[in-house]
This record gives sequence, structure tokens and C-alpha cells, in this order.
Amino acid sequence: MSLFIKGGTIVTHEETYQADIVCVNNKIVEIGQQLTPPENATLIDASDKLIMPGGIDPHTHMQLPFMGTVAKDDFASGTRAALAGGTTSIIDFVIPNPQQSLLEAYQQWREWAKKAHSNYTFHVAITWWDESVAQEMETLVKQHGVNSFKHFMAYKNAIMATDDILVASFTKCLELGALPTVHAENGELVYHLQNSLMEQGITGPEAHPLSRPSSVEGEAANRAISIANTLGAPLYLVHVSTEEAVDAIRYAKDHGYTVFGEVLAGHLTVNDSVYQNPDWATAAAHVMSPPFRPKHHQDALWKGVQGGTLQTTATDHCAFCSEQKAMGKDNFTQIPNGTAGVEERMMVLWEKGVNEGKITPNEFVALTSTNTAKIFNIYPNKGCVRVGADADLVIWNPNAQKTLSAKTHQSNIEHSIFEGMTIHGIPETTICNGKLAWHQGNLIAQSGDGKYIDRPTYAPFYEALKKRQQRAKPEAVQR
Ligand code: DUC
Ligand code: ZN
Ligand code: ZN
Ligand code: ZN
Repeated sequence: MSLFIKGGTIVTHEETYQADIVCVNNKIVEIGQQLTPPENATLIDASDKLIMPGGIDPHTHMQLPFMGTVAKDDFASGTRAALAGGTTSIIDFVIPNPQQSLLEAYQQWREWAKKAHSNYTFHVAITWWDESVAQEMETLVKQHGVNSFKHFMAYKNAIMATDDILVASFTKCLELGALPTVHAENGELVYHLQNSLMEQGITGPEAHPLSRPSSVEGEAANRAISIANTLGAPLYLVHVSTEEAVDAIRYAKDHGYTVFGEVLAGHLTVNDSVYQNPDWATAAAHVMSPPFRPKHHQDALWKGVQGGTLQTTATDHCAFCSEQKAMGKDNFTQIPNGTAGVEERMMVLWEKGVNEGKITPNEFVALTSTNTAKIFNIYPNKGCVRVGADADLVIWNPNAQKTLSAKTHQSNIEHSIFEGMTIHGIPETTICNGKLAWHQGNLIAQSGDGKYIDRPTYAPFYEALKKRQQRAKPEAVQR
């Protein structure tokens, strides 16, 4: 199986140049000028097009059982949407129920993901704690290629990780060389505000952002960062949506700590006015956590992206249809939280980032693929275009345009938070594992073609962290 991509302009996170590419099986084997195609190679003419590393979405929830229902996009439809949007790998979340074995949950998600069209891998959530959890974390790291663990600081009485759990789990992550990640919202405050709003009779989707003001995220971000800093552990904050959280990350980085920030395409481009829509279903379609924010937070997020405080872009793709959203008709706290976007992420970043001059095409590649590959330690197999790398590529047509709509998207739900946005420059061909996976509007990959991605621990990074800590110790004692 070989592919010959002729005459395109390769865009990586650091350079832009014209070259042909030869892929054999699932690898890039040659990059250069005027190459000769291998015999029987499939020829792709990429003249006037850009060739970039396939997108990596570090935050999706396919077929997640959540809030009394199950997300509508499963690993088949969700990864079909990913490929349509130029994304060739997703990092989804295994979320064990409290008291459930992590390994049992992990095996369940691996089973569900067998129907994926694109590549996939998993963060595992720590939703409860005892010594068996620590042991299972070790097994996941050493035997199953998991190198990141997620902590929900919200969702009290369900999956919330309290401070004792954060301390125990971050400590274990540090020992294992795994990266702890957090959903930073103060779950106690959310719970209190939800009850108080319901008591006041404010029961519609307009109450959702009121129950999760920016300070709720700011407090949790600062707390998680302080806990990680004190323990000497690195930290990755998922879906940063507020100026407070951006400031907290920037401050920690300025003080020498290893803290990463992720931002969603939705939070960068959709504001909180959506919750004022008089149509209940449209407002409810936008209920996700953290909620969409007033515009000045969006400005802070873009500055965070431009200044390097936020390194990755994701979607939190967790699709609930109108019927599911209606479960919260009389009580906004029962509206399943989640919005879709795995198909639109790269297009939205291209239109609102590159086309509006906020980021360069090379920064676009870093933000949609390379940085995630580096942080979660799958670089340079993923996240770059170079000989020896996996042949996961997107061929972008900067001269084509399309208007995003739920009527034409691949997701199984009937609404889109990006409805009506026109994109100038779109993914035309997606190559996954060296094969044409999506081409000019047609799905070519088969369900099951997606591969599980093993993610080793990042040993050199942790060695450096540990050395830094040891060197810091005598100084602390002297004082
Ligand atoms: N937020 C959502 O909106 N959905 C899934 C989980 C989450 O944290
Ligand atoms: Zn979250
Ligand atoms: Zn500020
Ligand atoms: Zn999420």
C-alpha cells in the first residue's frame, strides 16, 4: 500500500516548503523534490494545497455514559466526523464510576473504540481513591500505554475529585512519570449555586452560566496548580475558558513551573449570549461545562494562545441530541452537559485564527497537532511531517470554502454551535495510517481502521523535573 502526494506545500509547526511525499504502509518514507512514485502507488495531486500533520484532538467523549444518558456520537460516528475535519487521532477519556476498577473501565472503553475510523488513545479519570487505584494506575502506565490521568474538580456526588484525591493521585503520577490533568471548576460552589438558582425559580438554560461563573474556574485552577507545584508535579488544565485560569497558568509558568493549558475551539469563538436565546432548545444545545463566556474572556484566551500560555486546542466533543437535552426541561441542572466540534475544530481555528491574522499557519499546526503530540508523548510519530513519522496527514485547500451546518455535519446530533460560520480554507483529503480515509466529502476509511496509540511515559522530562527538585531541596532547608 503506497501513496504519492505530488506538488503540495508542506506546513509543519516550524517550516513551510514545497515537496513530494511518499508513504508506504503506515509511514512517511520519503520527502523531496521531483520524486518518482513507487509502482502501483495511489497518486494525489496536491498542487496549490497545503499538507499538514493530521489533527490530534486531545479531548473527546465518544459514547460517554453521562448524566443519565449516553452521548450520541459513538467511536464510529465521532471518528468519522474527526476524519471529515482533518483530525486523525483523538484522545478520549475512560471515566470509571466511583468504586469501579480502572482496568475494568479501561477494557470497556477499548472494546467500544474498536469501531473507530481514526486513531485513538485514552486519558483515564481518577474518580475515587484507595490503594488499589494507585496499583491500577501503575498497571495502566506500565502495561497499557496510558500516560495521563484526569481529575474532575466538579460534578459533586458523582465523579468529583476532592483535594485528598488530587494530592494522592498527583503524587502517584509524579512517581509513575504520568501527566495529571484537571477539569478545573469548584464543584462545591457549582452545587451551591445550582441549588440556589433552582430555589429562586431560575430553571432554564440561562441559569447554567450563572451557576458556573468565571471565579469558580479561577479558584479551582489556582488550587490545582498550587497542589501540583507544591508536590513538584507537572499539570495540564483541560478546557481553560476564563481570564482567571489563563492568568494562573501564566503566573505559574513565569515562576518556573510546568503547567500546560488547553483551549476549546468553542470557547475561543462562541460567547455567553447563546444562553439568552428565547428558544429553549437552542439555548440548551449550548449547555456544556465550563459554559461559554463573556467576550473579554475570549480575548484573554486568544492572548493566551498567542503568548504560549495555552498550547493545545481541543473540543470536549460530547454530543447530546435535542431529545436528550430536553431531559432538563424543568431543571437546567439535568440538561446533559456537552457540545460537539471534533469535525469543526481545525476549520474554526483556521478561519478565526489564521484568516483573521491571530496565528500563523505554522502556529496553527502546533496548536492543532504538534503540541498535543509532544505533551502526551507521541511525537514525532504523530504531530509532524517527516521521514519515519506515521502517515497521518491532512491536505488543506486554502482556496475552497464551506459553511458549517448541522444539516451537513457528520455528527449524529441535529444542532451545531458553529451553525452558519463560513470557512475559507478547508480540509479536502485526510490520510490516516497511510491510507486515504476521507476524500472530497466521502468517507473511505472503514469502521475498525483506527489504531490504538500507546503512549509511553516521558522519562527524560521527568528525570529533569526530579533533578530540579533535588537541587532545590538543600536551599529550602537552609532558610
Ligand atoms: N463537560 C461537558 O460539557 N461534557 C462532558 C464532561 C464535561 O466536563
Ligand atoms: Zn471537563
Ligand atoms: Zn489578567
Ligand atoms: Zn471533557
